[in-house]
Amino acid sequence: PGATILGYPRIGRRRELKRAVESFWAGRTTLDDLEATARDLRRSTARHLTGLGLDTPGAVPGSFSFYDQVLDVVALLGAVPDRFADLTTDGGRLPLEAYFTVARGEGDRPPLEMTKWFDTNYHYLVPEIGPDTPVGFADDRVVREFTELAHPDDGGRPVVTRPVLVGPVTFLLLSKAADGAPDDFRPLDRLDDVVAAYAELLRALAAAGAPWVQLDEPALVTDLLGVPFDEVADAVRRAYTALATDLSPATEPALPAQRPAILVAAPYGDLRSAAGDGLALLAGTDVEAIAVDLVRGAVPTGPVPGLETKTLVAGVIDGHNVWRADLDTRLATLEALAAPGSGVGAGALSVGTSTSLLHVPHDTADEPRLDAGLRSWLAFADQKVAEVVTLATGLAEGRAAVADRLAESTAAARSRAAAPGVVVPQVRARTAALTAADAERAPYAERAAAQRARLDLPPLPTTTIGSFPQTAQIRGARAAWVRGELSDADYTAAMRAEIASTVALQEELGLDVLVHGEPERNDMVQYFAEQLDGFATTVNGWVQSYGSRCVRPPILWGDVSRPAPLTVSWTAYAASLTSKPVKGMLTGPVTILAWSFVRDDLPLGDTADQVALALRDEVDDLEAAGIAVVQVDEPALRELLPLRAADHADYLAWSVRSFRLATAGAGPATQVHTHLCYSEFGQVIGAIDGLDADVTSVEAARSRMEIVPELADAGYARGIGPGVYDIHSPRVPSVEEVTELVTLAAKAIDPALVWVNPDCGLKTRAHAETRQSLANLVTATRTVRATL
Ligand code: THG
Ligand code: ZN
Repeated sequence: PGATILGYPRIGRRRELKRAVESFWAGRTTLDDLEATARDLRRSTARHLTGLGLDTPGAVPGSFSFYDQVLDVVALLGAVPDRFADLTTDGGRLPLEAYFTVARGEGDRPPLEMTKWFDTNYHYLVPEIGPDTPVGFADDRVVREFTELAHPDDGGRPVVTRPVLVGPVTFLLLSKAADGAPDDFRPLDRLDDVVAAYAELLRALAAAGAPWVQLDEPALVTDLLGVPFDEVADAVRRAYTALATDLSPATEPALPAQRPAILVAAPYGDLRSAAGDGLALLAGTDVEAIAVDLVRGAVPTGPVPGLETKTLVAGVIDGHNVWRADLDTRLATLEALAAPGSGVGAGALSVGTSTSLLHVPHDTADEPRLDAGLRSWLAFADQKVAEVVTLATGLAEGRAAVADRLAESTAAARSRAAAPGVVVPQVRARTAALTAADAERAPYAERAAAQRARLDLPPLPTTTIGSFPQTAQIRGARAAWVRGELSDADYTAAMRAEIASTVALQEELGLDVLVHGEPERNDMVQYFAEQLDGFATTVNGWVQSYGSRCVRPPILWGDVSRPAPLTVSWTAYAASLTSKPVKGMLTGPVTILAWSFVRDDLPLGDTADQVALALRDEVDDLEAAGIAVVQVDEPALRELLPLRAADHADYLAWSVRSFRLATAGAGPATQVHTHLCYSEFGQVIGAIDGLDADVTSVEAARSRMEIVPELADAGYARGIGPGVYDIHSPRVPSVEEVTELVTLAAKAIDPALVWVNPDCGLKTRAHAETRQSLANLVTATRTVRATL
């Protein structure tokens, strides 16, 4: 195909799939209703994309999923962990209802673990593969979805799609060894079995008439999966020999096709790195096409053996961000690739996105409230499809054929560069004047003494991470206020009442450092973005985060500054109600960037400094209001870690520095906390120390405090609050189990450093279980205190 995209949002432009799936889970609709809604969504999406110009066979990706594309491969293979084996039917097939059970757990069967998909804000489910995990061609859903669109039964327009799957090597590299597997077992040991199942799927797709299939192998762009490049390369060669070489392709006219033509996609980064040359590796296989990310990755220069016989899908349109492309420069890149001597075969260049469009909202036309200027600089999924189609036309027919669209794109880029707010001289002057001293606080010993004197806390102080349950009543009040049905004064009164009852609850429970509970915050990033200059927020800009859950990332478009205090009035109100210290709660600069669409015209580190200075002013104002403890959360610190090890030092330097800039204005007697979660911390353990916070709370309950000795070994010697219970489930932890975990932590590090808190914020929990869990936390802490 001349133009294509690597994938398209699947939750639906009005979140139709989310609604359908959640009402099925709630028992309000049947499985047939859900299947029908999903089929309609696939059909309308495929026809919509054809209408946008992806009109050659195989150009429209078949990238639908009911929950997650990695879980889809688990279902394809029937590779479910033992604890779900009884849910599979004939030949290991996982019915849709059971598929959701594997995703969400049930009773005492925990779900598959969830973790971040490369360096995106999407979460996938981690397969558990052991030596005996069943692996076969268990489910032909992919084939049925292809056929249903190629031969629709509604009399409408057929669409010949290109089924998209996570490739076999990436699937296994993202899997973890099943419980009980021998120590030396690695999921990649099952490659031959997995590839055999994919081969059967390819045969079935060929029989159904599919001209193309896409296998995503982003494992090739990262060093972080713990397997050296040589082993990955060996696995890729073995897999694609079996799939591409040993099966005869649809493009071979003399033989009956045993498989579709294969496109291997390598999104999210650079295929070529110091670790090895993934492009040369793929070019050496017999697949028909390779999709490369030319937004993150370098454009190949010079011949790559084997590439001249393949189609190169040049991913020049950013699938991971929302900016309109400068089509003129992108077309120049494509023209250079198409020129003789580039190493790409004549006529074998295709235009694509760098990644799936899963990570961006559907359509800028759904954002009428966005400033018209800003809107003209943006491209959501549908605009990106149009960009790809325009570039393919320009490449095939010459620039004259698309001259007006090139001119529009150039004009938009010019207007963006010159627009007020994009470059604010005062903001630039302030970051330019920063010195190393701005990121330094007084020595820790001096701070610790000043804080001890001011706060007078007991040993093993207890606290929470910040948010308290967001009840339907709170959300209802906010929705009414946003709609203009509740006055500012009534809204403030409702939030203050909630704060007062949260403060009273914490006093009653006997917690030591209180919080105001954050009833006024919709989301820990959006709340700040709505108030800072340089950000815009959307109304319909939903992006799938995991399963049926979505977020609306703010758009960071200009230089960032703080027009007015952000949180001070709420925190100060809470502090006025109690004699105990109240902790002010802020979201850190790295997390604000990680969960927003960031600008592409300024280095991320510079943007981080701007956000950090806005937060630094907020810390100042909190201090001036008498707040003695301030927490700056960085749950996404690990998430933005670059996929290539060579880029880590630079990232950690600017991310740690921006956190320190945000917090280093605090005087020695102000206690700075931070909170980290959502990740294995191993790769950022040095950075945790580098943040120089007085107290760090971390997710730890599920790993039984493992992080505490790791931090102690790394020389960490400031306050540490390992979470003592998992807040992701409604289960109330017993006094005994909390006692045991607190005791474990106090043995692993100087007990004078240990704090006691839950794993994370309590926003998603209900009131009753929160009260009981915190009561048990306080009781357990008192028990351990008595033994110190
Ligand atoms: N905020 C933002 N990004 C995040 C998180 C966050 N990314 C990582 C992690 N936390 C993702 N977790 C969630 C948890 C819940 C929801 C989404 C992502 C969720 N969303 C609601 C839904 O889909 O129904 C909509 C929420 C809304 O109305 O804004 O429940 O905390 N930015
Ligand atoms: Zn957390």
